[in-house]
Amino acid sequence: MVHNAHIHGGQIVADVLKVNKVKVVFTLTGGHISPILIGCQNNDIDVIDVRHEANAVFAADAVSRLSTSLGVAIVTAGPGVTNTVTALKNAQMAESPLILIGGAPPTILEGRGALQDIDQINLVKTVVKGSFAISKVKDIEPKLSKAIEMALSGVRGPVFVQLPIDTLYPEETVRTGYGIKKDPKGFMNKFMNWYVKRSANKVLFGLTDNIIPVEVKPKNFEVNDTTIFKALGLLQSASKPVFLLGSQIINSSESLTDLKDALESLNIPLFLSGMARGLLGKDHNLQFRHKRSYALKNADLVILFGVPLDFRLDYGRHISRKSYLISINRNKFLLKQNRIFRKIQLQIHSDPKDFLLKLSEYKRSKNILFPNLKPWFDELKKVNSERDAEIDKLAEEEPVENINPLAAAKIIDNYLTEKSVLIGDGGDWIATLSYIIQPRGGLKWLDPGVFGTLGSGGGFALASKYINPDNTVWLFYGDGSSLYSVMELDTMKRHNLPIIMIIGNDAAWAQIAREQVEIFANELATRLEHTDYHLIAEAFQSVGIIVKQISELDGALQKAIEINKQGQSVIINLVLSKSDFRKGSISM
Ligand SMILES: Cc1ncc(C[n+]2csc(CCOP(=O)(O)OP(=O)(O)O)c2C)c(N)n1
Repeated sequence: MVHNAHIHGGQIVADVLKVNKVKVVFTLTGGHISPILIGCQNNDIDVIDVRHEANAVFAADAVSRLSTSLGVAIVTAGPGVTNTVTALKNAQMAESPLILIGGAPPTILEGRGALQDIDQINLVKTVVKGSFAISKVKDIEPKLSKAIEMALSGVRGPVFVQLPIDTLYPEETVRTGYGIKKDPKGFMNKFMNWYVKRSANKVLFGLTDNIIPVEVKPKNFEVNDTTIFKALGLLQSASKPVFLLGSQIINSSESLTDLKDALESLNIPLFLSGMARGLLGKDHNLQFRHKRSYALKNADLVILFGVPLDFRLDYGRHISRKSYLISINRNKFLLKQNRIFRKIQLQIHSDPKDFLLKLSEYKRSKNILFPNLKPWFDELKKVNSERDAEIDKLAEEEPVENINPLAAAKIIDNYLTEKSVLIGDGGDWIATLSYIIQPRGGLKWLDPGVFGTLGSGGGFALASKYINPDNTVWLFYGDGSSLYSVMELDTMKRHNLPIIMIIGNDAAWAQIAREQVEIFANELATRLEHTDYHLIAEAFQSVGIIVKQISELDGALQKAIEINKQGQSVIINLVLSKSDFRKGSISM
């Protein structure tokens, strides 16, 4: 329940979060922030305490991506905040909304040598959408509400809110902490006491007010009818149209069915990327998984729904100059980026999901017909099947030692269901997997996104299991990546969030080694060992399994699923051979 008679600023923070339907916060504690955590507990908001601040932010990011709730992370002042920087940047690049609350030293001591006092606002400036420095209790409610509105509106992203310790603790504690005396002696002492008391009064003013926070309504985009009709007109005359759908298309789990219906009624060949992966389930006839560049080179109309012209599309150069290009994006900057490489004929600054839904609604209501696209579908199917056959052949190759990653991926895919949430955190092995395993539904696939951050897996997995307790969460790690966050096994254990982890153990930072060795004939800093990663599980009363031969994999997966159902996390240490499958796929 929301408390109106606040006993401390931490409770006001928790009340604002509660009114905005926040169900969980992720934290690594510190004296600066305790009152907020206590307030959350008072309000029945779950508090999940993790083992590294970055993971608190990765988890908050994943909550926002996977549910209709806003992700929130709460960390202590100084090193607590600095530890979040990479995860904040990752969320900013992925346009994932979240609130990071950071503690700070008392307002009166700012810049005077207090513990953990650094310029946090300037530090995070370039990695967040916005930041708010609160210095008075009475500003907590309006500024935190503004921060939430900012995170969720327009191009969404992380917002930082700084709350000094004296805005959060009960009045008595703050006054004692300020060293306010009842009866000071002497002129200087009296003057100091007056100054300190005045400062405390300023900070605490409003604490006893009856503050009733209200839920924030984010500002959303309008969809302009003229652009819808223009797109429909172009689709009416296109014989080789193709849709690319990216993460911006998925704003909430509520619209997944509507999105699927809309795509089916439009009936255009499409490719899914980022968070949009899995939207249509396994083997849908509209979706093509391979040879996207072929489709983009041969299409006459390309529509990008929330997909930027970045390195993944070779900055636009993957798209034939002869085709007409439409891009719908929430981000104005991304609509203009790289026009030197590829002009976008129709730039639509709007929400791609709303645009898509309206496109199909108008097509239906106005009885608009598109040309017969069967020849184009057949052409794409043919190149797609050719690639599938190539992959099948490579999967059958016997490696000199250990396990062929393609063969392993094919077996793993057999165990996935509509209740499997898949998380990728690694290089080569993860990219190989993503060619083969298929998420069985929308919001069932999570990777860091365009920032390509190793280490997001542990936090993502915690949030995924929290959001989907009856789903099986599979965390696929590279061996290099795994040690960034595998210690979150401890949080998984304490908070009953059991995960299946599969570590692709190729004894290398293989994605880097592949190019480096070819270019410089030197393995420097890219070699690891076939470490016994599965033994880590034992330290956390979890289960570790080593798989050295492909024939052992089915048994290991069955065992892992069974153990996981009973509430334990499992690490499968999958010993892989080197593979040339992704040769030549360096990203510049
Ligand atoms: C935080 C971070 N550090 C370094 C990199 C550079 N990097 C990209 S892929 C990769 C190799 C990943 O190795 P591993 O997790 O073992 O997966 P593998 O490529 O061996 O399958 C590295 C080091 C990165 N993307 N992010």
